[in-house]
Amino acid sequence: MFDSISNAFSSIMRSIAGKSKISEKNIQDAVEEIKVALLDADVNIRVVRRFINSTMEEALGEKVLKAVDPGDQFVKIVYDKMVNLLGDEDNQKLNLKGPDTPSSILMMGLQGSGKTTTAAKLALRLKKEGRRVLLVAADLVRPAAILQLQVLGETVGVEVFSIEGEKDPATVAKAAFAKAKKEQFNTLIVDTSGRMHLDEVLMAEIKKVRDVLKPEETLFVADAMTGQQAVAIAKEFEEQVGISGVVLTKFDSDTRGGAALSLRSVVGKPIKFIGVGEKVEDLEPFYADRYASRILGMGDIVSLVEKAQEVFDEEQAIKMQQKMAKNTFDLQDYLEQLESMNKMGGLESMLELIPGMKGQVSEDDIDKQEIEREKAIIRSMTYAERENYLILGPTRRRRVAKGSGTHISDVNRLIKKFEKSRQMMRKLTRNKKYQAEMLKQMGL
Ligand SMILES: Nc1nc2c(ncn2[C@@H]2O[C@H](COP(=O)(O)OP(=O)(O)OP(=O)(O)O)[C@@H](O)[C@H]2O)c(=O)[nH]1
Ligand SMILES: [Mg+2]
Repeated sequence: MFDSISNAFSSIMRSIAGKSKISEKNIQDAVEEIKVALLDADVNIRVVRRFINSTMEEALGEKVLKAVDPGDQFVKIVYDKMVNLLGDEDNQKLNLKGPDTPSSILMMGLQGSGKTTTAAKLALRLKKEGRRVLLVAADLVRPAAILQLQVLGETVGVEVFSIEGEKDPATVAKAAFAKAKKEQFNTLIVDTSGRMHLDEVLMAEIKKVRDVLKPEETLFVADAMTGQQAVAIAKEFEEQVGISGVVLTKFDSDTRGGAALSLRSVVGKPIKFIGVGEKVEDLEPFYADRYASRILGMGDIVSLVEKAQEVFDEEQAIKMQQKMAKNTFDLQDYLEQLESMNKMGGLESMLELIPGMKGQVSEDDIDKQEIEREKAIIRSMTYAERENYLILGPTRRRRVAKGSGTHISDVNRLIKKFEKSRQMMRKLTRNKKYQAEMLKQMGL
């Protein structure tokens, strides 16, 4: 995937990376080549123009030309623009309600784009996350559609709801929702019919289903191979029905990248998932940074520049480790850790610093909202409490919850979690192998 654009970008980036002196002309040439590469990849022309203009503007600024490593700085700028173009981290996750009320996910898109397959893939994914999923067969146009969903439902072990002989998808949706409420399903994934082209009947049908369900997520499923055409159709669906996110399927085929690179800019909606194969497991969250590095082929340089820009203080990390070892790590330390995380590029890299944690935590496990909540909670505590959480009785916990705009259960959860991680740290620090590794890391 992204092979040709990646080849083009890698060669442009290689020609400029590492250069200790670059001229305006070098930058202009590189930007011109970037433009050609993007247009070749079938990226929307307006998106291309915006991309190169802003790259140019930033790259010609003092910061790059006068930097010690202008070539690398330039690569970093292009990378950042690319991440921006591809992603929207804040909206990337599905916005579903809590487990006690049913949420609906409406799948829509043109014929053959992968709606039914993606519905099943998503069902499997959410089921693994512990949700009670009901697949809903609301494609009543194609004769074999219900059967296809039933077969897929069987494969992923998720019940499929259908009504034999029914012609109105909205009726099916309504009945499915009622069943979900009655039988405590908390996630409905609704498969709908596709057409070859956009038509009014299809739109009217989907709007009716939307009005019945008021879905939490309305996912537009597009075949990544269709490039810019997918963008035009997405725009239409957004205007008529409203979409909350995009799933790009068939990413495993060599897509040129046009759809992925244009969609967010033009439609303003994030790509939430990509389909990477025909099997039910072949669905991945879309990570903008990962694809940006893949396109640029410059992962190493980007992380080098990032490291140099980091405000992160290595001494602080060592201090933390010593505290962990001595078991004097308190909530204030934890807060400082959470605060430095943003500067450092995520919890993942922070945890990587702890020996034995490398590769144990993935971005998937990290809940940004939770982190913000935890920070607010600790900030509402007094310093004495941060040093020794044991003095936090029920009344103070309630006050802390109020002060941080959270619930007492959030406060309790944070303390429990902190307690547990301290225990884990203590256990770890008693382990001989760990001790050796930590001393080595501390340079002792
Ligand atoms: N390689 C690959 N094939 C996919 C992917 N997603 C779907 N497909 C294939 O694309 C074809 C169409 O998929 P469907 O899920 O039936 O598409 P649909 O949008 O439901 O089609 P209609 O219901 O006819 O509108 C099937 O052969 C799928 O196996 C993917 O991510 N990668
Ligand atoms: Mg289908």
